[in-house]
Amino acid sequence: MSDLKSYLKEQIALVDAALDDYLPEAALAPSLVHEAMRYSVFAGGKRLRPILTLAAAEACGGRLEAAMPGACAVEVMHTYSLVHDDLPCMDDDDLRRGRPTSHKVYGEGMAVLIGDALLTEAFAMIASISENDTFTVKDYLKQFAKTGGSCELIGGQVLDLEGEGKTLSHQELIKIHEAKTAALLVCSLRLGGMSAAASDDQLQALTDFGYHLGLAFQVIDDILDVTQSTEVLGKTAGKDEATDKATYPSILGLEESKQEAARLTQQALEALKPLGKKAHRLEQIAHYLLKREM
Ligand code: GRG
Repeated sequence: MSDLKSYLKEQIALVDAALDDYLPEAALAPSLVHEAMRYSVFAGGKRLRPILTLAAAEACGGRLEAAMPGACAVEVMHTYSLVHDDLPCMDDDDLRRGRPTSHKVYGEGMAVLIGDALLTEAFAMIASISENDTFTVKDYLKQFAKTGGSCELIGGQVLDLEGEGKTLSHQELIKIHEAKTAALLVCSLRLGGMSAAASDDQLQALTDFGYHLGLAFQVIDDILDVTQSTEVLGKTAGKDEATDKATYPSILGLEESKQEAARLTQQALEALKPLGKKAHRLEQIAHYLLKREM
């Protein structure tokens, strides 16, 4: 595990340096928006999605440099979704990544614009990915737009809003999290694979891995909301229960949710088998996420 911890630390440093290069400098006019974009991006997230992109490229025999623009783009799309998700008209949260949320610091109007600007910059990062013999920039853009669009991230948020105040079934909850959480993990992995000119079989393995890992990640996120403190999470703990939100623990109970997370992680690990030994980092990450405490 100490080997994984130092690997994760190194990857985070590389991703942060690349994000620093890609994002407009804070002093660039109009500086308020650029400073605010950086406030949310550099607030200390786990960088799970870009790390998955880099590890997926490695699992398919690719190079880190080729995968980095996609890695940065998924982190920036993720940050946009958090900034908008925290708005008073959405989940209405005051704390994110251990800091006051964007709208608390810069105001609601600015937070909407920061999210919009981040999403737009993320597409520019995708457009800068080098083409290879198998994938063109158009392929990367199509993948990225599908993930951010009305059937995946936005669609998941719509289902989430529609579900407010209702009793949802396990199947309905899965539908929300396939779109809200798993889709971006799948996209992160596929972009890494594509940067390594992955075969159809390799991309399918990454997709199956990301789907199960994404659902496991969400189950664990729901468990941590009940079992951890605000200080440890860096976001408001107990929020789901307080807002009467349907979650895995509220539908399945805490113990069954833990077993569900373990089952989904096992399915994710099974999906990696066709990728062989090169998928060793992805395997370690899946084990690590199951045991995470924040
Ligand atoms: C456009 C409003 C709008 C929403 C898009 C995807 C989405 C819909 C909203 C995302 C908000 C959200 C809480 C999604 C669930 C996935 C999840 C558990 C996110 C937290 O991810 P972590 O724990 O966060 O990786 P860090 O801060 O570590 O990056």
